[in-house]
Amino acid sequence: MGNAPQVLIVMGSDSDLPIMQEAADILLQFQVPYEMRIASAHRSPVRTLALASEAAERGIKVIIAGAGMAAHLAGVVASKTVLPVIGVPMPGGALNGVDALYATVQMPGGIPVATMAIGKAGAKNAGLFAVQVLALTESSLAEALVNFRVAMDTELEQKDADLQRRQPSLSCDKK
Ligand code: RP5
Repeated sequence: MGNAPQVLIVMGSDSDLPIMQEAADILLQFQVPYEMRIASAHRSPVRTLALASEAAERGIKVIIAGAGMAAHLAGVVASKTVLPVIGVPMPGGALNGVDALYATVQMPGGIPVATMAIGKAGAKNAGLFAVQVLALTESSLAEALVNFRVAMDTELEQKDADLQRRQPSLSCDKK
């Protein structure tokens, strides 16, 4: 790493960081340079719009935006850039993320946001989706993604083998 950031991770509050760190961890794993920022669609709209509109000229290729409650961050960011924007709804609040999911996913036609699942799985997948976008033009990333899937498969196979060893066999031949 140490190069100019290719992915911008923006979140509405520092309280989103423990979840959005999942996206950052994936980018670290794939050695994709990224930048993390806190900017809110409602609390700091001017800074948010500036971040979005300046991203492309700074060399950013993909933006990941995570926010909770009335989560307009990803949509507002998408309105100021033609870079792909991936939205991550945060859990919490009275509706535990369903509000953020609807606010993020229900974009009007013309301004798309690629919305992931609520919470940590969504943030992790946002990181992976960003890598997949970058992999379209970086073959080493495409190769790393294939290896990542192979490793997941191997890990699951290992867990299944462990389970088979631990479990007493339930099959009994009554004959
Ligand atoms: C949203 O409001 C943030 O993205 C966060 O998920 C939620 C609550 O923010 P805090 O009150 O914890 O700063 O804008």
